[in-house]
Amino acid sequence: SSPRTQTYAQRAAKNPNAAARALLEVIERKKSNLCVSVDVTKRDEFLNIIDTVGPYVCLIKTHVDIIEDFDLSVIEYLKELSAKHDFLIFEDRKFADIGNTVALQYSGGVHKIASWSHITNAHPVPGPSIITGLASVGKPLGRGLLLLAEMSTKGSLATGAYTEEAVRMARAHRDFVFGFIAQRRMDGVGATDTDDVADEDFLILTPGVGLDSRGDAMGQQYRTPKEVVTESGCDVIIVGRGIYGKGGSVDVQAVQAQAERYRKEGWAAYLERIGQ
Ligand code: S5P
Repeated sequence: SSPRTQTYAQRAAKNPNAAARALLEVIERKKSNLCVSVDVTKRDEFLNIIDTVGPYVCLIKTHVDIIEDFDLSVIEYLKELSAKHDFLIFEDRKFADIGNTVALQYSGGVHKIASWSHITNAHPVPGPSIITGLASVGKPLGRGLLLLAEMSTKGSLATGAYTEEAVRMARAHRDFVFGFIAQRRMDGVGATDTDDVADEDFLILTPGVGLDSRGDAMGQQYRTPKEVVTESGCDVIIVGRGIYGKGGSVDVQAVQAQAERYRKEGWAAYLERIGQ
């Protein structure tokens, strides 16, 4: 059977990337394919939301560069919450520069992303050197990389031949790249006759997920967990504002209820896909 109809646990057992394996295992353990994207600007609110949604998620996605009162103690708390609630961390950094520059951005600066983020992502636009640059830092630490093969936004340029090239780049670096930010499964995409893609299993993490809205005023487009997971074969749903609204003060019960709602929907969509 293809990965599309296998369980997360079956796929974990075969995955060569440590970060991917850890993610698949936590998904299975918690029966959650929900990643919450915590895009708020104050550290207290950031940590409060994470502590609230923690029990319901496999993964927390961050944009640490939008936190106004950031210092490295935020990361210490984040790591504590990751251990307390059993989730992985994904800094959504969207690297896009030459290898030397991204290696410096990934390892250093104020944020020191590689030291705490299990997963990060990159635009394939510079070509394969962006992967080797990031891998020089991330591979020794057991990290994993996702390429942005598609985007959720209206008018995205990441389509067609660009998407296919992204998959080819990943295929040539399977020791570090374990999947994509994309809107559909990518197994076998862009493969030629000489590529062995029979066992290919790229994880697909998908933003642009919402149950109550089809988009925002700035080009974001939302689909439902069922559209994303059952119909398009994606593996993890990434939900931000659908769970915590506009941000501001955190209504713990409301945020909890939304997180459980998306967790349930995402898991039901997966069970339907694998025929259980
Ligand atoms: O194509 C993309 C890729 C990403 S990583 N579209 C996206 O929306 N994202 C990210 O997912 C985006 O940066 C934001 O952090 C999150 C979506 O947030 P929401 O509030 O619209 O659910």
